[in-house]
Amino acid sequence: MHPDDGIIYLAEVDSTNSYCMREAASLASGTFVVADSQTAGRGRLGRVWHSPPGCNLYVSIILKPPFQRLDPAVLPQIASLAAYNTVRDYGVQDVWIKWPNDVYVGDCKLAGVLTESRVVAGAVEAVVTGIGINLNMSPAELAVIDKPATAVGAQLDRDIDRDDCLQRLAGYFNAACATCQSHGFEQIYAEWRDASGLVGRRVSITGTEAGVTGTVRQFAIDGSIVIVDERGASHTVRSGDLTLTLL
Ligand code: BT5
Repeated sequence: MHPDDGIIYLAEVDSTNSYCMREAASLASGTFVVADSQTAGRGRLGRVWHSPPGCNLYVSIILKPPFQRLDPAVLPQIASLAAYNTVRDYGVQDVWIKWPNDVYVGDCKLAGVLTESRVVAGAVEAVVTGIGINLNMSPAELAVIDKPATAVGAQLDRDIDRDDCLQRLAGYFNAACATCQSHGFEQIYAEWRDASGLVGRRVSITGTEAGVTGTVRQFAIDGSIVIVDERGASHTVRSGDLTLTLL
């Protein structure tokens, strides 16, 4: 895709993800939908994505079958890696991907990813990948969020151009999708695993029935995390409504 093609700009929308899900039938695969503000920005599992007007990037990308060798299940990793690479390009330090798909600077969340599938008559019609990156939120706006949060501009002490950020993000996202379509996920997976910086770290994961505490041994290719507890037992945890804490 040429970087200027296939982008729909909206002044205000409830949620760019909701827009793509509603309009899936008429949107071409590969279209990026960007909004200046969202009145009902969504996180995972009904959580709210704080989306004040005119200061951040809110974008959703719609992809439709055939996906070739791109497994839609890895789109959260592709999207979080694209956001990670984009903010690193600006010079933000201490960036890491918090499994499964949040981008953090230290203890503060900088970007989030929400992937949803539209299924019609038992078949996937479209997969929508939403990415929110905080760019120029003020300290007062960041303080409204119920967990520690930051923005690229706050990290660098300068304003970031939303459309420049979009072009960079689209470049990384499209390149990773093309790599997966022709070669599968292995190469992107290795980049994503390194960006997480979690292998060898002690973590606790809550949200599974019993919870797991131990050392991250590896990530499986399907995005599961493998943790070894102090008894040496290995636990494989799939992503879901889980909270990972660094110990
Ligand atoms: C996410 O959910 O992190 C997914 C966020 C996806 C947002 C994009 S914006 C474009 C597209 N359209 C949408 O409607 N959504 C997508 P989750 O892992 O559930 O995290 C949600 C939690 O992050 C909230 O409960 C807050 O604690 C925190 N949070 C909310 N808004 C935030 C923000 N702007 N910056 C940092 N943290 C935030």
